[in-house]
Amino acid sequence: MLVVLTGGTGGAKLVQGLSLEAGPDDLCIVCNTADDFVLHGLYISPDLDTITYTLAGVGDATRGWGVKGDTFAVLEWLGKYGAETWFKLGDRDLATHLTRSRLLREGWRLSQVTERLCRALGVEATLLPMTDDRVETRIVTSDSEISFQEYFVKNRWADKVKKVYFAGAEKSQPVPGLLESIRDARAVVVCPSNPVTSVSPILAVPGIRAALTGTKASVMAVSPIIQGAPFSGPAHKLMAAMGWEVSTYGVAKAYSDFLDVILIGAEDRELKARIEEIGIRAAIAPIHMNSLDDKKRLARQVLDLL
Ligand code: FO1
Repeated sequence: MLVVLTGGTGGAKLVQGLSLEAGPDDLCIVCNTADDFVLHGLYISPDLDTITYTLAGVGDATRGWGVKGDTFAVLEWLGKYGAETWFKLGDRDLATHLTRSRLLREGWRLSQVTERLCRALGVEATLLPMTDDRVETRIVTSDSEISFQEYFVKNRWADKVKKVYFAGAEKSQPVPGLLESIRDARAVVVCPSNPVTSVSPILAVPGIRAALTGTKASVMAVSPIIQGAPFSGPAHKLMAAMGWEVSTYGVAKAYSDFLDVILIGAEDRELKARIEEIGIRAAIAPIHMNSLDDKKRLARQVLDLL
């Protein structure tokens, strides 16, 4: 199987392309859950939902999250009651959070809930949360400590970040079958997701990084950075806060203990030699994904290289 490590929006584009080009049966998607949080008493898993909705063909591709054509009547009424409305939960999306929260309360594991939601929406690929345990990305700023969604959505990544850490990661365990999937994979693809807040939490779950280093399968990443800037989101700010070089080289370096190949944009061709000096092959390709054709073309390129 092709094992794919991903976060939400950026990764979902490549996941969609890979599902169309490789077929959903061949895909095992390992998804970040450290952006998860509780709001209005509901357990929300934004990255799992983005991947599920995308593969089910019901995702809002323009926003990159939520359900296409969703309405926000419940949110409007929550506002009347003085509840927080900065996180835009749509009416249909809320049905997902209500169902997930109920099943978790009934004792289901997150991986079991995910399988049930995927099946209900007709998703054929295997989607695994990185862990069934609670791991939470915490953003330390100069004067406070906040959750990822407060940093990303509420404060629109304006805070000066001093440190990022993944609370609970050291005590977490990968979901059943995840390490075996990496061990037996025909190839592993790290999506162009935020390397600090989408991929690093997955790597922080004990055993996953070692499985990537140990697998015989070829491990490839698609760079989320081009000419020192991310395609979207605050990866540049967070990489700088981690002391990483904000470039495709910085991404390759962060993954250098397990990465065999990185796909980089032609605009970054002058970094190829530096990347190859640390033992990673750099292949040049158009890595923008602005249309469905782009997603399929990039997926085809990844599959051909693997
Ligand atoms: N991202 C936003 O920028 N603003 C929102 O209001 C927002 C709501 C939202 C609701 C459900 C969901 O599954 C995702 C949502 N996202 C929103 C996206 C999400 O929080 C981030 O893109 C990911 O956590 C980063 O990977």
